[in-house]
Amino acid sequence: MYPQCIREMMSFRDLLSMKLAEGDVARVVGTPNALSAVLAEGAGFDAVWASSFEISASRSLPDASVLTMTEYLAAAQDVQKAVNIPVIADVDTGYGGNLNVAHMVREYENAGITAVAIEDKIFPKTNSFYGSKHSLLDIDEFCSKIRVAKNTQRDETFFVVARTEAFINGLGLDVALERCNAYIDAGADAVLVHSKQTSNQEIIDFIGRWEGRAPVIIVPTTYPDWHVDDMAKLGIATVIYANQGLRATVSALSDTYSRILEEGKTTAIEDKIVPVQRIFELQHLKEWKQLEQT
Ligand code: SPV
Ligand code: MG
Repeated sequence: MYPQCIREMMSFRDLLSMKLAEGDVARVVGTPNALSAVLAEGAGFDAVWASSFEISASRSLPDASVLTMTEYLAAAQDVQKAVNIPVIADVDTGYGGNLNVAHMVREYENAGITAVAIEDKIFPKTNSFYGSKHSLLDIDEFCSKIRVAKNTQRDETFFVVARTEAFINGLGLDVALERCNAYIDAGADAVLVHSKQTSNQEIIDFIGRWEGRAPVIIVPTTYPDWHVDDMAKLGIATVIYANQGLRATVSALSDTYSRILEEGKTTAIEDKIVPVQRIFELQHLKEWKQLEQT
């Protein structure tokens, strides 16, 4: 049997239902590739986020709608093939208009991805933390994208997250609530409420008036000092640690590369880097070699 065969994989919808029933938060981490996803699964994360920021950064390109849907899909699919936890694919604006959204849903669903998150920025978009101007799509036009996504999906478990960038754009609580309510009315399965404040106040205010209409997903990049148990108490459904893995990779690689050149040998870093054996494990080499004996 193919060594990394996908065993019975839970959809993101089923995972979320299970977590909600337990009063727990689904913990999700950003992964740009299969190796990171395997490490995330091994660490115990419930799902992985195929982050547009991480996937584009891994190619040293900006998170600014530069890569195509096909390229993001290939990256998300690589991730999903390697793990048995669900992927939430960050599909930016849906890569264009309603037709692009329909095509995106068909392609992601065919690739075995069970959840996508579409954001209400205008295509082409730029990463939420760059600059201050992130014009939003007209609310009715975005609702139309959500309806198209939901009408296109074939499997009832497919999960469409509607992400609002209202707070990112400085539009405040009333606009965030108006948009999220409209997105749920249009058929979205959950809302992702993004904030770039250095405190969790915008999110707390949002939850206070949301009254549990649908699951809320958050991305606490700029407000890291919020324990997951406290998120659970507030009723947050899912937390996405979107880019910490990529940032850790950059720190580790920069340090390793400069030390090799500085020291002219690798002795000092050997106890800081995993043995080659560990890489064999992550490649499932033993299981692959068993195929030769079959
Ligand atoms: C991503 O990880 O690509 C996201 C989250 O969309 S953020 O970078 O915060 O916009
Ligand atoms: Mg993104």
